[in-house]
Amino acid sequence: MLKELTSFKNLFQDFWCPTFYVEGVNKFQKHFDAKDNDVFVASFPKSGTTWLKALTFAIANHQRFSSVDNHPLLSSNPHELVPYPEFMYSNDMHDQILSLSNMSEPRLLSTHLPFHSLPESITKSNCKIIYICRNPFDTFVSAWEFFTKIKPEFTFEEAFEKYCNGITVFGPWWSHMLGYWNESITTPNKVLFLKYEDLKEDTVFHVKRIAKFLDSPIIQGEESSTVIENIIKLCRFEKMKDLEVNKSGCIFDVLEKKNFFRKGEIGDWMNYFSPSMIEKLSKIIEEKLGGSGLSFKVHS
Ligand code: PPS
Repeated sequence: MLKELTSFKNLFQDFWCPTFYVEGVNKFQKHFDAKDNDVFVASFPKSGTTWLKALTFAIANHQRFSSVDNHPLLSSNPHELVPYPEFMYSNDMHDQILSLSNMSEPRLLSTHLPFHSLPESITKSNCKIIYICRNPFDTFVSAWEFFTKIKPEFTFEEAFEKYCNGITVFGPWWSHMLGYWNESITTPNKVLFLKYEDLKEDTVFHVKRIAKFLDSPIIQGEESSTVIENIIKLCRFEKMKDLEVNKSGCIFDVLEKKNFFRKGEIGDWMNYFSPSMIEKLSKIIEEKLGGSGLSFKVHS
């Protein structure tokens, strides 16, 4: 079924929702009961979700799992530790849906839905959302590489045309980003907005931001720097990619875990884009995001 991730019929609630997901999104919106202390990792796909899930899990569970030697992140993939309820509803995974109410609190959950399509119980409750996005050039390359491995469907050029028109899983990417961006400005206690590039460039600073946002005690006390350093080391790209648990096996039966860890770099897009593609996407970024205050450093 996940092979159908890139199959859409129409825009659904103003976004390109995979057809097999539509019913599940409706059920998620209708039945999901958010708790005030829930934490959602929200993202546009291929923006650093896996990394942010790992960091958020390690920060929020620091008191339960203070030793990095037998940490759950060493034996489980971040997507298993921070699940997507919308996916459970889309696949009628009744047992998993029921088990959501018994998860240890604060519950860490995730979503790829745009802000305007989140269940009201999430937007109206006090639960918190940490959102990550990434420069549209690298996001596109990462997505193309990932989806081509699942189902070789479009050439790079064909997929690029669609991307420029916003036609991509959970797209348009600009409205996805802007929905959370605007919300992070109006309700900064509810939505923390992160960019992959910033997280890479100053991980300590942004991990502290996440911890502060979650009211985590790890930013206080003498041990604080060591705790933060250890969390960052545990979640580093090279470390996670090299773990046995992330090298083999699948998530949701068809998504190979190893494909969630490709290069983990900023700027790989330069190896893919022609000058005319650079010009076209740069113009779209300016047209769609210009004036919003949201921008990306993309040219080195
Ligand atoms: S998904 O499918 O939406 O969950 O994918 P997502 O995790 O958002 O994005 C995958 C890209 O993130 C890179 N990655 C990481 N970067 C830094 N640190 C860590 N720990 C990490 N884990 C995954 C991954 O390699 C993908 O980027 P690309 O550019 O394809 O390498």
